[in-house]
Amino acid sequence: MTSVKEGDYNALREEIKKVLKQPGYDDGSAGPVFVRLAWHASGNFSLVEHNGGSNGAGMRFPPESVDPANAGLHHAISFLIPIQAANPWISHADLWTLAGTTAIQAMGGPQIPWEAGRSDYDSAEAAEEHRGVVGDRLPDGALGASHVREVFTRMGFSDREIVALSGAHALGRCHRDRSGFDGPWVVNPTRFSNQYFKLLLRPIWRPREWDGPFQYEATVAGTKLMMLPTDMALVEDPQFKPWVEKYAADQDLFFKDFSMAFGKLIELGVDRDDTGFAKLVKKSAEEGKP
Ligand code: DDH
Repeated sequence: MTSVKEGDYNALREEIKKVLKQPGYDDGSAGPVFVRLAWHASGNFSLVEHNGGSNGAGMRFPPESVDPANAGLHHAISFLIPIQAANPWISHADLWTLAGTTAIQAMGGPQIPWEAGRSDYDSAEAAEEHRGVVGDRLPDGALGASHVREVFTRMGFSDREIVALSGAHALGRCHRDRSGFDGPWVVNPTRFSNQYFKLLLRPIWRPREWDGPFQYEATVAGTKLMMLPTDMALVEDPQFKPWVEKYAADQDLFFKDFSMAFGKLIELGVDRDDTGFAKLVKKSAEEGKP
């Protein structure tokens, strides 16, 4: 792995791109699991209690490292270790979020606002942050719309942002040995697109008959696809559904909204100053690009 000049994040993005290709792992790409790492690193934020979030990279230590919700994310962390070792100036917390955003763009998705400035906790700080408060905050795929809304409202997201973020399920797959669920959501799970929304609206989904947890299945172009109960909740809920329809019809709108919402997600819990995310949103709005 190459060492790049301290602070040269564009050069670091190139290093991340080099490890995206992982023959023999899943669909040949580390991209989806990088995106999930960035999301789970950030998604335990609470707006009210103001703890959790992407700062700290607490997933390197218990309790986050052994949280069943994070099963399998050690693959993503391991793929990034050589980059971190060659470039010890970047925090794990910055690297994980940068890997997620770099992967999305490399897989054909939008550019995501990203800024450096996260620091890493040591194991004691990680344990302290978790004293019973930030555990159990990630969504449970077996549940319904009210659970999804509750989890994301806690982070400060609107219905529109919740649906946009859910479009990340165009990437990757469920693994029996990680979540218990099984299969990809779309036919090409290493290509970022609005396919997830298009598929959600098709009347093809049937409960899968198997010995695993309840999930939906359909066969499209010869490939067995899946939806979680929380995915189907987006078309069952009258406030979520119009956004599914909009994003299915307009990929540009989806990319724009996803970019802002994911940018906000990875800012959660980062107290670099009071205007961190506001500044980002303003900048991208002024530049007129996602
Ligand atoms: Fe997800 N997700 N996710 N997800 N997610 C899984 C995989 C991936 C839920 C459950 C699961 C988001 C929201 C939700 C990605 C990104 C995002 C798996 C399978 C489950 C289960 C894990 C495994 O077995 O390996 C639920 C529930 C929700 C919800 O909103 C209610 C969001 C918001 C994102 C995001 O990135 C913004 C990605 C990518 C994957 C594929 C990972 C992989 O290894 O492949």
